[in-house]
Amino acid sequence: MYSHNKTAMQCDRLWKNARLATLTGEGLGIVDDGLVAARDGRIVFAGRAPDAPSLDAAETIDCAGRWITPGLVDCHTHIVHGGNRAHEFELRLAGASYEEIARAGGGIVSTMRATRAATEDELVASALPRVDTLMAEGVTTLEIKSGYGLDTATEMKSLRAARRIGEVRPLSVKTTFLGAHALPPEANGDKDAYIAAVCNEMLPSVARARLADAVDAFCEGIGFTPQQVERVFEAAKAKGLRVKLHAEQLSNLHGSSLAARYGALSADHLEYVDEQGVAALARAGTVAVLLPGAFYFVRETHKPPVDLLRQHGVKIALASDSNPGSSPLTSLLLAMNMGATLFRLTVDECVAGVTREAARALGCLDEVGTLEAGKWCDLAIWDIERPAELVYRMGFNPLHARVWRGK
Ligand code: DI6
Ligand code: FE
Repeated sequence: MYSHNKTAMQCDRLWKNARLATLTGEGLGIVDDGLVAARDGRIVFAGRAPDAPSLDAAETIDCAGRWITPGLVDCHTHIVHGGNRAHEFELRLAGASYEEIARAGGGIVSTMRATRAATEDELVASALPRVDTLMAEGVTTLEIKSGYGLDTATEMKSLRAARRIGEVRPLSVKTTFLGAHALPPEANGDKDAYIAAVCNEMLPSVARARLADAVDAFCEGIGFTPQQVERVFEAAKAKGLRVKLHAEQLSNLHGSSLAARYGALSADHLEYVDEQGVAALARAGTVAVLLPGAFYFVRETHKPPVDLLRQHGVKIALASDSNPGSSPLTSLLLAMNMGATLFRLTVDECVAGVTREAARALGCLDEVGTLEAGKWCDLAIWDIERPAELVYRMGFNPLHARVWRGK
């Protein structure tokens, strides 16, 4: 129980003897003799112990010098889906390309079939082991896209499954409607007619049921043209929903400039973005979400222009892109390692990319992503000596404890 010290600030839980990476400001915001205090699930103090007000905590946890970062944010996943694509992986090992498989009716459409065949319960049950794996590495906020239904009923079923994951696990879920992900077979090749259905039927139904926090599209030769994406963005705008875009993953269709014109939260992938696109992202404050898992898994060789992003001051996030086709990855620690090894991101960029910048890419930086009074008390507590250990290892998980909303 609380003591009766009237001058002390009451709190529920206090973590002391910690080293903090608060992620406030530009860098990691390192604090040596650090302390975090939570009340009602929110941070009431995070900073140097000598600067803390007098605190009266119901529970005190001695971190014994461990590091605390904000809980990790995976800001781009397709983690809810039926089936898997291990067989296509075998075909790719035998020489087929990702695009060839997609054009031959495999790819996204094969996952669509499995997703349509699954019940909502089955979608939740099959996603949970993947979600649990992310959580075991400290993920406290998770974005989940639809996009394997490609009809109103299955898109809504997928988004309801995504929302339920946030109910059955101590985790914040942000949902994104990705109806414009691929063309379903029943559209008979008519992409414009399908986009009309996305805009006039699917998106309004999803918005009415409040199932999406944002709207995304796949702007690509095997996806949709910038003109088609623009129609989806107009429909999203009409419903007051923020947009994101899969842009410049396999070619440069200038999706980034389009996303920027619509004030997109993020433009994702970006292997083929040019300087004009980068400048547009910078002007709009759109976050560049890099997805090294997909780059690695499809054995892409064209790297996103990280130096240009830096020169123009574009914020960089990193995510798993967890999906059955191009990135069957359920590790943000490995995504960080790949971001550094494959894209030459610095340790600070990697850590910021899965915390502060990932939160910015979801439009929830006012709630999570840094250790600051007023935000949710979402923490990852690590058995490490320096933050670089989060990035340099492969397949080792140094998480000591995970805290979501103060617990
Ligand atoms: N780009 C991707 O990397 C994923 N979706 C997208 O638009 C791939 C999805 C899949 O292959 O199932
Ligand atoms: Fe994706």
